[in-house]
Amino acid sequence: MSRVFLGIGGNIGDKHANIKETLSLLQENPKIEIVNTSSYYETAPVGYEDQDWFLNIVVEIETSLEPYSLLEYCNHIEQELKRERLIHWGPRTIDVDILLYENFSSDNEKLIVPHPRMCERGFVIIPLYEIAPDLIIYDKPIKEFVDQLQTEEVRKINYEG
Ligand code: X6L
Ligand code: MG
Ligand code: MG
Repeated sequence: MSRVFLGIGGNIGDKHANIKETLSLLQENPKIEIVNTSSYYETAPVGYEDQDWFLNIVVEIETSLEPYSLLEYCNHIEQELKRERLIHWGPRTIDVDILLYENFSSDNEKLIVPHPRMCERGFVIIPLYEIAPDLIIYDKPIKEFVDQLQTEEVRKINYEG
């Protein structure tokens, strides 16, 4: 079994419902177990600013899926939620990214792990730090990345359940 962190976010439609649906699609795969879920965060869009705010979370899973099989399953979830790719870095119903996969690293056109620029993104690092404060990334404690974040807007929200 491998310990993996996924970044999940979207900004089209019912953002909370789309994340919930993603969690149930992950959970219904017998080769995936969700072991930890961060709080939900409203986050200002990064990369392409002329779009709605995102709702983002990070989840920790245990999986027997190999990295490329897990990637296929993440893409399957995006298709189930009718993700369309119209604008680069633009609005989407859901985005499911493999942030970290054990100590595996990959850098090719299909899959880049650790996820590109994840350490500079508040919408990734803040929820990741919430559920894995002892993580080491690129030989550095995650706290160092938290402390170096630019003032990107990331607001933790409180949902009932
Ligand atoms: C330098 C240059 C530093 C580019 C960072 C970072 C660009 C992230 C694009 C970057 C750079 C991205 C989400 C989002 C996107 C999301 C929020 C992207 C592009 N996904 N903004 N933007 N949440 N808040 O899930 O991630 S797509
Ligand atoms: Mg993605
Ligand atoms: Mg992404």
